[in-house]
Amino acid sequence: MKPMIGMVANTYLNRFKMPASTVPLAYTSAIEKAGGIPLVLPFTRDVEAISDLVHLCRGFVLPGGSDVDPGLYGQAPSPRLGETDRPLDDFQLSVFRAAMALERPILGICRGSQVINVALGGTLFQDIPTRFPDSTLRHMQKVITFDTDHWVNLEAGSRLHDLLGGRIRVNSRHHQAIDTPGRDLVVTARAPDGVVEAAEHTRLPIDLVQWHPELMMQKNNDMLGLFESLVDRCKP
Ligand SMILES: [Mn+2]
Repeated sequence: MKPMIGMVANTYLNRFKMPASTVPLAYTSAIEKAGGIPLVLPFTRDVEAISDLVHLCRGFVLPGGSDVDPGLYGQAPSPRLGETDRPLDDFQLSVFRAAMALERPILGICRGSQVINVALGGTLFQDIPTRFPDSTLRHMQKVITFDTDHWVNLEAGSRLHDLLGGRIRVNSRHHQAIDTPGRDLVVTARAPDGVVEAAEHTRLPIDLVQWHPELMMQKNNDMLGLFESLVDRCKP
């Protein structure tokens, strides 16, 4: 059987204004294309159920979404903080901790990378324009698209550099970024203005990217290797 990859859901209002556990199809298609079976993990407050769900999956994707509650990294909300959802944060943090305890491969994308950083004791810049006022880069696309926005320089010797090379174009739809990296995380990529764009765990198969590879996959296969490396590491 192909490896089952847990796709950690966000909570959004659907078109009937009902809260729903959702994972955009861009993520599940990317996992299918890379040879895995995506399994959506719905929001729950049941900690035992989270543990059972995590045991079902060989690997995990934490997707993009809203801002992380800054109280989780010891800060008061900045005036430019976006929407937050503490029960959702708690759910996703629990999934991450359970998956990490089993040393399963995990890919954090955008918000997902921020959730992982916070879970490991790191902090975030709550608003990039406030902290990087001189930057001329567009980190926050107005419309969600697969088009690229800025360059990223990757650290030689990192897993990401092995996969993607030294300098790549990425899309960008984030107004937050990693400030202090969490325990055992090293920064593996930065935008030319210094904003952290990727990180990896020094010991465990945990990778963080700030851009949206699943959307870039809708245009070409430049990011397929990133998803394949996750799925390949989940094979028995
Ligand atoms: Mn960016």
